[in-house]
Amino acid sequence: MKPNIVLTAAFPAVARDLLANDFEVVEHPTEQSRSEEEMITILADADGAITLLSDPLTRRVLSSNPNLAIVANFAVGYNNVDIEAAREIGIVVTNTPGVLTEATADLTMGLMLAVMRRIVEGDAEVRATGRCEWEPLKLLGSSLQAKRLGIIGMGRIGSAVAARSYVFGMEVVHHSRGRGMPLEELLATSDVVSLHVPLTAATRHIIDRDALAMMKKGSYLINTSRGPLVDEAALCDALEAGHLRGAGLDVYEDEPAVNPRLLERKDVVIVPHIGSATEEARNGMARIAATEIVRFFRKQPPLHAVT
Ligand code: 8YV
Repeated sequence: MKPNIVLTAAFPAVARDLLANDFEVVEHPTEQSRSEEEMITILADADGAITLLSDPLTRRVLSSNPNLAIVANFAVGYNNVDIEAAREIGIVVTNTPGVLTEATADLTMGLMLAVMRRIVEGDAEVRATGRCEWEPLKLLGSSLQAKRLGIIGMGRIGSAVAARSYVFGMEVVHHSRGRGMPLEELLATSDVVSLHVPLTAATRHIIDRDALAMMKKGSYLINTSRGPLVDEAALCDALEAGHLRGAGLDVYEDEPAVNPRLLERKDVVIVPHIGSATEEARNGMARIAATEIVRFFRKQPPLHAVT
């Protein structure tokens, strides 16, 4: 009998292609707000699964089906998985690092440019008026050249952002796992702060009200990592007070909901968690996730285990 593999979303076709011969594959429609109950239901007959970052893989869900042996999370992050529980139960959990590094770094630069050069505001104006009216003092933004970029989390993605930023003439400082510049100094001296740490209990609200107050007046915040790294209400207050000059956001504290106060702000560029949304990156992620499933059932060790 072929093992049952559940796909909790419509992933790139390469995932199904790689699994087609050796497995019974059940694909569920993409759904970003699944409850634990829904997860338990769709995983009931699974021997393995490819899951979304938004799927809650709690202890209750992981222990609901004794046959579930491997979860290949379609993401580099795995804050949706109770890793401790998976370890105890003996479920292998894998992620998809590497292939989305460049895509996420590109989007980080895109958000930086968009918010600092007011590209979205300009786009909205031309569409609304149907005209290109320019004036010497209109839509003035900030240059990237000679600005200090403070990178929090100098891993794969943080380093790729640094490499790009040098080309724009930025000075790069970083704070990473207690190394580099002390966080307080980075916040107080950076013109742009960009977040590239994973979401853990220690990093939740790393940018809280106090951190925002420490940030340089007129600086920008960019977040392509995880929404809950930032206290969004405090961010809105800092923007409203004019302490921050703008923010570029790909991720939100309560996804899929977005704080309505952010939506009203012209100084915030908002995109829907598209950091890895290139064909190249998403195909790479699907290939890695499906390959982990194939390897597992061939009794080969995982290439990207997080348990
Ligand atoms: C994706 C991500 O948008 O890999 C991650 O951790 O946040 C992004 O690549 C997401 O995982 C798609 O499910």
